[in-house]
Amino acid sequence: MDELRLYLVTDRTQTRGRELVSVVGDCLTAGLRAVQVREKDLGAADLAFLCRRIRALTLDTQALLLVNDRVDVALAVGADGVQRTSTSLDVEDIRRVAGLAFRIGASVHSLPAALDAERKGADFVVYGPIYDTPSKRPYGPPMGLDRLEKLAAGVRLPVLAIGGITPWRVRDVRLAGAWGVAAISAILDTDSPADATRRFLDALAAT
Ligand code: TZP
Repeated sequence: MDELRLYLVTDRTQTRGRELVSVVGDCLTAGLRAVQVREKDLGAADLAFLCRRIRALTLDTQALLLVNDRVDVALAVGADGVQRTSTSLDVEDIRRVAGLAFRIGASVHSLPAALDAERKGADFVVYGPIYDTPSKRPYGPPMGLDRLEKLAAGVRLPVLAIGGITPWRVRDVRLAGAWGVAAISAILDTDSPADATRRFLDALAAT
């Protein structure tokens, strides 16, 4: 489970024009051990093609690969798990089709949703956005550290904080009870995604 302390979430539109697979490869070489492919606009075949390319890299580096929402694609490409959204198959159904060893992360926006995921057998929850982040502005204000603290205190599952997380914010979210962190732009949309990965890992190691 420790692999998931730093969870890179992909968005191939945020790589500053660099090819996503090679950027993910750089991050894995820098020590990243868990990546979620979240390319929501891709159809199943294109998503599976992309996931297979990333899968080869995660196998080389013994990192985890999870696929956003698509249990079918995750199983087809031999991924380690799926990141469940509010419209995905229910956690119990995912477990039914994918088995006990399959990792199920649940993206949640409230304590009741986190408790529901816990009761149904999810392995961890991703909670956010904690901080302001452009892609989530249409959905309202960020959750903030206080709500993170309440949620983390209310569940037994590991909580990964997402949304505006940077290496410099790792300490604060960890103090608020986050077990780990997930990030898109603070890794992908930087001069050096590998350096950003190392900064995150150093910040996590320091807390
Ligand atoms: N879920 C909550 S916030 C978010 C997702 C997918 C976006 C995170 O992006 P960033 O760039 O790390 O703020």
